[in-house]
Amino acid sequence: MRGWAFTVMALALAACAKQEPGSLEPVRVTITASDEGYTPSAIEVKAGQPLTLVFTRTTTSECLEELLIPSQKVKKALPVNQPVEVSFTPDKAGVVEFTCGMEMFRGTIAIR
Ligand SMILES: [Cu+2]
Repeated sequence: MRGWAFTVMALALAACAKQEPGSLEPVRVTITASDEGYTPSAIEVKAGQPLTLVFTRTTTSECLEELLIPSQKVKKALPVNQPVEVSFTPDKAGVVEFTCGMEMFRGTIAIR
């Protein structure tokens, strides 16, 4: 019974998100790409929430010179100390990964 109620609630929420795509506040997240990797490396947003990621590479290490977000078909160069913006609106729950060009460093965007 309990599980059923949760399912109904989840469906209701999903329906809401679909009906009002413009109702969620855009979110902007600043991410630093350093020798330690991405900071923060775990981000959480809601489906339908317009997202802008601002990446700044603060290391001259070539490892992080390229940014990949495969599921969004994003492939960008990150010049040292120059903020690079990537915007998209995740449309469904799940996890979007971003990595360096060699896939050594990675971060995740959890979409609820
Ligand atoms: Cu790398």
